[in-house]
Amino acid sequence: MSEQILFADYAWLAAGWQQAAALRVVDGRIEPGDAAAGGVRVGRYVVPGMPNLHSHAFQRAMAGLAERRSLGGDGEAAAANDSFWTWREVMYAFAGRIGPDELQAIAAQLYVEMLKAGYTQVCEFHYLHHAPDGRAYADPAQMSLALIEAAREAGIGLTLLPTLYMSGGFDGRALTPRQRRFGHEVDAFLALVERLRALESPLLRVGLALHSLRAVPPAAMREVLASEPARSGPIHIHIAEQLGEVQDCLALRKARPVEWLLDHAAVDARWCLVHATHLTAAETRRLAATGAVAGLCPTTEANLGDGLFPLRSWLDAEGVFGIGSDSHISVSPVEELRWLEYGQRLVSHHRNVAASAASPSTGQLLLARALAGGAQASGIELARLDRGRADLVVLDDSAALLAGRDCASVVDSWLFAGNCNLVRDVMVGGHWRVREFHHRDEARIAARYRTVVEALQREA
Ligand code: NGQ
Ligand code: ZN
Repeated sequence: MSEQILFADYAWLAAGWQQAAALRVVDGRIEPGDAAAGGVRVGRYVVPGMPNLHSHAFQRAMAGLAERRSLGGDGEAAAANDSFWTWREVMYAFAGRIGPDELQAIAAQLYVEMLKAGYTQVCEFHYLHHAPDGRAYADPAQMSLALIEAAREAGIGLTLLPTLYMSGGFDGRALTPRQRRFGHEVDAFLALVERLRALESPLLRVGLALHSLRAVPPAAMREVLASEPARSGPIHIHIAEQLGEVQDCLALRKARPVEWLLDHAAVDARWCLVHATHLTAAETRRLAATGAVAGLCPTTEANLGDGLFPLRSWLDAEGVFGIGSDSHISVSPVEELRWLEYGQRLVSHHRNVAASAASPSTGQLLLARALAGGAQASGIELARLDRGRADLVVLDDSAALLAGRDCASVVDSWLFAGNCNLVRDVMVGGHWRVREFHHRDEARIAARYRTVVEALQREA
């Protein structure tokens, strides 16, 4: 048994800041400690590690490569040529060059960056299963194993979500050549999920995902949801991200995506609906009542021109949400939460939109909700400093930004004004992964990443 007692001047517990808190870490888990028993002071402000509920790790290596207009011309008409769907073509061309070694190198670098930003668990929505020509690798789990290995190298917690991808649209059309490596028949997919489940550990949870209603025909969805592996663990799906997919769904299934899903699946608190951007008022209320998590990825949603999630109505309906960095155009919980609020301010012409009378600090409300929703979507007991896995973040109390701040204003200052990273130390499952802003293996992992990405760019 390993045991440590940690002290913080202020620790973020479920009910808010607790002064002079002792935290007992036993075998990777955390519980309240006895302040009289002695121990190590870790810092002034300690908060739980943030779960990142949506990631496609390979996309980190193309961040910034799709910010050029694909066709010439100026003005609105030319800008309209560039969209989510043209970005997706750039992404597919990139995905086609990634094998298991590349995936591991990219994911390990990304996961180190996540840890340094304060994320301690990542939900990997993984659909890059097979070789570029669509054939299964000798071991069909090879790409999944590359992600598991990357998470182990970095020391981040992983919720692996092997993802079912079968068709290229709502009409059930076949996969295009570039999509073939994503594809599975239901039986092979379920065998993959079961194989990976056997590897579960305190740092690895295995759920499953349906890529989208576009990519999974109704009969296959029913079969997967009725299967043994779907009886436990998180279930994630991309839903209603783009207006185009809402229109296609309405045309072919006579219902909007969220509406259709709620009519055809027993959505509950194990589900995470990623993006859920385009919701009617009725869908908002119905979905919130299921207890499912809305998986919000504000920087990616802004980058891809998706639209704006109705956050205020969602909170009014007591909806649960968490944050993800998805395409990794940004890797920072600060930026996700800041833009979640700023998007609302820009369209509503108000301030402090997410806050409420009971919880007047916008930053604290966003942080508390994203921690709880992220843990729920991860399927791991996380995001608390009084029980669950011992994941914690120590803020840099020597930062000039925090001068004159007290515990009531430190989170607001961190989230809205923290441009220099304030995450100083990070613990995952009882082990320090980041100390004084550095990860033990960051130089080796970055050097390998550089070699891999430079080679990928030479091939482009
Ligand atoms: C993905 N990403 O699977 O990587 C998707 C794009 C799609 C986002 N939706 C592909 N942000 O949805 O078809
Ligand atoms: Zn996604």
